[in-house]
Amino acid sequence: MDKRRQQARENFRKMRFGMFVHWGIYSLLGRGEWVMYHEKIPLSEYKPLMERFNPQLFNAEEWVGLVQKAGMRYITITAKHHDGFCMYDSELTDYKITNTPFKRDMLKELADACRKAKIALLFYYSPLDWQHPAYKTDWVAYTRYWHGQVLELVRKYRPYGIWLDGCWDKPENLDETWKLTELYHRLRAVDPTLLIANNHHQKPLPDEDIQTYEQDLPGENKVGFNPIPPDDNALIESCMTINNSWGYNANDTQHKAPAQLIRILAECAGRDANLLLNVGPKPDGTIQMEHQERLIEMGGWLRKNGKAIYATRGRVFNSCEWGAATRDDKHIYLHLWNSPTEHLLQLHMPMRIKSACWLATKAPLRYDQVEEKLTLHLPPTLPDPRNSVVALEV
Ligand code: H79
Repeated sequence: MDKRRQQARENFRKMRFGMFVHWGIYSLLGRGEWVMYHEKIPLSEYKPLMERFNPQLFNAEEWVGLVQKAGMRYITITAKHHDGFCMYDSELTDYKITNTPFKRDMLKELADACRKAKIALLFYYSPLDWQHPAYKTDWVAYTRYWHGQVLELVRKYRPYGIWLDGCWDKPENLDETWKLTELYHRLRAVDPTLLIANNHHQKPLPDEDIQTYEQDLPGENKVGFNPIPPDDNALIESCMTINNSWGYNANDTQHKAPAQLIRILAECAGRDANLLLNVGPKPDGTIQMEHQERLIEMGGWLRKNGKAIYATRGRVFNSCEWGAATRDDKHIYLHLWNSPTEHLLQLHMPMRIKSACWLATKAPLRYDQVEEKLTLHLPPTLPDPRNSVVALEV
């Protein structure tokens, strides 16, 4: 593999936490990004939504500021979702953001703000398209269209990576049907460092860097569309929603508690995976307060405990009923939220432990180690009920 691509992969793994953004003209209706499909809205009614798209409060630097406050290191944003509307100034269609009353190229503004703040930017792009006439009638022409758009995105905006979704619409002979390997090679000819994710829920192709899990922890399949176990040659990323919606949904108030979100992040890192946590901005260009508050709380936790997340590796123990575990060269980090019986945590530990302390406060922790059996003496209540991290020096 190209050395520069290898380096981009390692840097991406170290980031561990990113913001997924689902934003499009569907946001105007406030019923999620599948609204056109689920409510069988004809194109003649759906397309005119673009005439109402005018997010006067959109400010790329404010979004990036929130990302930084949340302790996130990258953004993956919808350049085009299944509805086919382009959130950037594509030369291959008129169905795009620069032809709305807003007129501005949102993706360009975000790319500039990210570059300034050293936040990586990836583009979500859906090859599945509910509006392009050729999608149903002329596969050769449609392939030329969508390959052209992804190449255009890479040439024009220089993203860190491309995140494809919707190939599951035609799952047979995936590579041959969508001409994926051919596209990937053309993309890498433009940018050898480009990372590629494809949310097709099949075994990753050799030219794909990131294997995705959707609404599931890495390696789990509770929702039924993540059947493939983690691939040894791929980076792993789970994408999840804060409530139950990707695109803005005004009626979805089932927001996950901050503690649950913090634990999900730790569980992803514990499984050697990144977490891509979603927001669906409102039609005015702002991110709903319930989501901002939760992200800022995660950032507060990360400021004290980030050493146990960023640039760590997972898969330390076979199972952790008490929480999750990560490691770096000199430490094992125990992420605790389920207190063990008698407040004694017993671990099989072949390495000699030199010290044990709470990561957030550096306060020492009582422990004893007899050969390969390590016992930690925990207090009756854990110092941080959301997730208390113990740093073991090895
Ligand atoms: O962008 C977000 C979702 O819109 C997208 N992926 C995330 C990141 C996504 N699209 N579809 N799915 C996730 C799940 C697929 C559900 C389907 Fe179906 C089952 C598609 C076809 C069968 C539900 C039932 C929708 C149509 C029929």
